[in-house]
Amino acid sequence: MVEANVKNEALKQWVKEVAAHTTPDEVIWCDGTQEEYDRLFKEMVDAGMAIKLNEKKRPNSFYFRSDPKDVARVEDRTYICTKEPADVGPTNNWIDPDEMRQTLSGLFKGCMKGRPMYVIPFSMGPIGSPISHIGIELTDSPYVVVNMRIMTRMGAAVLDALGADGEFVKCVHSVGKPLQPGEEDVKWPCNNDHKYISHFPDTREIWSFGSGYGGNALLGKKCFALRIASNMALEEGWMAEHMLILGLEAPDGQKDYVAAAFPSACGKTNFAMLIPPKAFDGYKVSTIGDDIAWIKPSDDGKLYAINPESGFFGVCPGTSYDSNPNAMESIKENSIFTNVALTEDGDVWWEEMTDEPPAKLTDWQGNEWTPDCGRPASHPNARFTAPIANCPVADPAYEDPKGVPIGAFIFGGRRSTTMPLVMEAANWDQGVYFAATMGSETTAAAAHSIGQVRRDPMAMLPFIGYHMAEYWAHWLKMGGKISNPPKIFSVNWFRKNEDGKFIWPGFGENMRVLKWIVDRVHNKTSAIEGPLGSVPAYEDIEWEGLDFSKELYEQITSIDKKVWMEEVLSHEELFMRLADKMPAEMNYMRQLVVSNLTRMQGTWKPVK
Ligand code: SAT
Ligand code: MN
Repeated sequence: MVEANVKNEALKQWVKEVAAHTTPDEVIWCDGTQEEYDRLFKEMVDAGMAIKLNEKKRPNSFYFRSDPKDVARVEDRTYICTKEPADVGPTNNWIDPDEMRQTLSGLFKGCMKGRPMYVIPFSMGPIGSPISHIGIELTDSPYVVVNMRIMTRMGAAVLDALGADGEFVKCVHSVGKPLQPGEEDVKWPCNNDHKYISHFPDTREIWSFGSGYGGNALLGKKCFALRIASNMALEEGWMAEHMLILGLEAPDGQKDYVAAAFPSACGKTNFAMLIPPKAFDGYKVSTIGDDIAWIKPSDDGKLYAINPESGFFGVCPGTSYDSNPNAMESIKENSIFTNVALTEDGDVWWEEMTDEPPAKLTDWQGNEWTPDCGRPASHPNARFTAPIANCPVADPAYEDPKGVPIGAFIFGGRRSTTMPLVMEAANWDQGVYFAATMGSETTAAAAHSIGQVRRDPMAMLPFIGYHMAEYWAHWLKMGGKISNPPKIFSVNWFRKNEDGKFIWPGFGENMRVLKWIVDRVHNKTSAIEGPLGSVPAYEDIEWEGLDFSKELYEQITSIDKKVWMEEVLSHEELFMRLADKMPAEMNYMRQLVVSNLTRMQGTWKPVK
């Protein structure tokens, strides 16, 4: 695409300024076409940065290995730059915007030398939807361009929608590795001395330096769609949430949509693409999104949600035809793989993809690998990038500019004790309380603190772009803005028995809980009011096709007074940290929970 065709003067001016400072060899305006995508891959394959996978096994798909030091989002290098540290609260890293601009100015000066700068126009959400927003990412990474083409609506059509004076979020990204004349490039350029993922909410800008990986570099995702968008949403009265969106169609044609938030390693992608067990013949689950939801109130008193993304950036290890067949089908072709292992016949492999590992692989660092070598073949954060359109259960409404009406919000953490399988909040405010205090036990990945509960309010801890307590106040306020607010549920698939074994038989059975939730939305089933919220009685859940005793059910739904007294004490710890902006309602809700617990004896069970 040529710059002369670009109508937006502010955009052209900004691109000029950034180019003048970062001094790329050329500026390339991306049009988002297949030809452009193919050309970039040809260049990357020729340069040895990408490997084309076996065309028969994995058509039109490519493979990348990153620098071993550039493998994940860097939360400790992620900053929100506002006037006062109190704006961002104790859960975010803060740096004064003037100071950060000075640091960045130094780092970005000449940083694109020897590389092209790509201009990527992208829309988060269907182009032209009243819920969507436009961003422009300037980057010196062709890897970013091809990933953004899958993850967002990208290219010339976005510039048309932007028009002469449309607004856009400014996203600037550099791998931070300028090339001197004649200097040979490395396969994964990045800068391991300086990394900054910085956000300027006041001017709606993102400046990212030094990393080429995932959310550090694909700036539409967590940086824009959550951190900057949460600020826009606060200002404009909507919600930017770390939530999957799924549809559930009943045999009688009744269709419901729910949005659900889970911290990592809680089966979020599995839930988004859930396959109902046999007993639920005629029920269909469809996927609108697996990670992020933008939600706006509508005139009919409901909340409508879109998925701002158009692809999945999913974790590979653990994904298999056993655990998530729909994800496996989604990555059969037209996909990008990063940091997995390579098979001898030019396909990909990762831990748990098959029962038996192949006899020989090349691992994610390019070394020979055999099953007995004692190292994992893929990096634990190895990723696939795949278009939603590939997903066999993609809901066509993911393209609907109106979005889909949300019937229920679901919040889930990983708790081996304490939280029941499912619980319905008595009202919006109580739902916000349980969402705000949700926690997850750390898994092996964070080995230093296995089993500790990390509070992750609304699964937004690393993604909220302002003060967490103000975010809770915003949630409370949103409830008052809509006449027909979704019901709010908490779920926990991870309760363990005394032998440390999971009690709930697995992700596939989550359909039983989902059905109860949706039936509650339509007042089609009952629940028992407990000390915290309402919980289904054993008889309220559909058990056909699963041998799950009433006794086991009571184990995963029981509420223990002593355990919960400790739980609310740790809620208070969280509240104390956020006290400077804490909405009063949250303390009242907590007080109410304490009173209910005080009145109860020993252990409560949902028995009719
Ligand atoms: O790297 S991403 O931010 O895209 C994914 C994640 O870390 O959650
Ligand atoms: Mn996520």
